[in-house]
Amino acid sequence: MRIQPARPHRLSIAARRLFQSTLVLGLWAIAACDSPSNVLPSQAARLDLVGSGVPAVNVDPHAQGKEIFDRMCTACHSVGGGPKIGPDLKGIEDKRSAEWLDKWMADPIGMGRNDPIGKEILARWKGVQMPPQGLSDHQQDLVFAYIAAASKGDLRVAGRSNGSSPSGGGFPGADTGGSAKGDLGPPVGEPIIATLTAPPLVPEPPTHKEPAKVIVNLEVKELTLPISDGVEYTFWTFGGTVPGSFIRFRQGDTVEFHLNNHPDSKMPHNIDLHAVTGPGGGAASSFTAPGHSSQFTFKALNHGLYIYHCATAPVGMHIANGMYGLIFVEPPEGLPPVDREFYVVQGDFYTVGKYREKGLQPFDMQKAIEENATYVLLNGSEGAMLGEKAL
Ligand code: HEC
Ligand SMILES: [Cu+2]
Repeated sequence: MRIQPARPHRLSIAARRLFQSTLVLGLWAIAACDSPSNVLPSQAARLDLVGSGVPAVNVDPHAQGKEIFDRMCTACHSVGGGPKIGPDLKGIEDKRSAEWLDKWMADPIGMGRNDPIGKEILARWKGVQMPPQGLSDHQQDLVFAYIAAASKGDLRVAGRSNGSSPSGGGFPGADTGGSAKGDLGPPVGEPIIATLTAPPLVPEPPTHKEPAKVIVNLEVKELTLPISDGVEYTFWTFGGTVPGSFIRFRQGDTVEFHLNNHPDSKMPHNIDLHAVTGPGGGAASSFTAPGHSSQFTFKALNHGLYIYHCATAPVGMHIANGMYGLIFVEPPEGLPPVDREFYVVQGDFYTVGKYREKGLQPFDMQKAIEENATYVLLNGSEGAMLGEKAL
């Protein structure tokens, strides 16, 4: 930082790394430049949670569970869409014990022969049998966590770090911690269109004091931009920049989220907001083809600074191409005053050509899998924060 401010600056930093196709959030923090006491106690607690929750956020349990469900179960089952070849699985975790479901998944045919409930189901389905699926324990946990989440159907804001171990069974994030306290009532007044900013800028703090309806319009654009001097890269972006547009609103707000995918895009995309629980943190509701848009709504129950990213397969590729950013749910009492706030995110990039090899450089999947980054950059290009652009 060049200038010595009278009051500290607030810097939002996120560092991320790829681990195969999995997102690992190495670190994110709101850091005040000079005094740690500038971090609110509630934030300190939140940072703690995130610190201990790093393993829990390195996979997206809902997106993975959905992927397994779509691939292996959807031909015969729905969640809430009525029976198909097999029964509707909505609310199945309330109807059957975890132990019974384990036995069923291990051997549906044997259960149809020997287990009283199994016999009853088989009779109800007139002898049509479910073939054994051969899922690992972990895959099974993921798919049932997804079914449980999809059964509840609602998307709610909460840190994913509380109890969201993907192998822990149950519904990740069901314990939303402060959620009951976090609901500050229904939205009041006219809807507010959120102002989004490009890095390194952060939107002004929200001025409304009552819970509001906030509309977020975010557009995905695939853009070829300089990554280094004489080197170009086709970035996939949220809002035209890497990191993506900064989103800010207040705890208690009801957010109507619109994801638009520009007609020139070549790929479908979605958005997974780590501020949101429910299927894929919104990813399940926001899969959007080029030229289309999608919409979902959630209520912000827990304040905090969260990462968001695209969760379209292969996830690692979408993230490595620049599809991540920060969403800030401001606490109701606001943050302590500072002179300036900045938005800085570190990202790693993998190009076929070697470091600073000129021309348009394609993405290199193998280097990404090996985490052999060609560039590790702040704010998406070499020198993004140097010279004239220094903070
Ligand atoms: C080829 C069709 C088919 C596929 C694929 C399939 N199932 Fe089934 N499933 C059935 C049928 C038919 C039944 C009920 C009849 C029976 O097998 O006794 C059933 C029953 C069940 C039940 C018991 C429902 C109850 O009321 O207790 C569960 C749980 C279940 N399936 C989960 C799954 C999951 C999870 C997957 C994917 C990993 C899956 N099934 C894949 C056909 C299928
Ligand atoms: Cu994407």
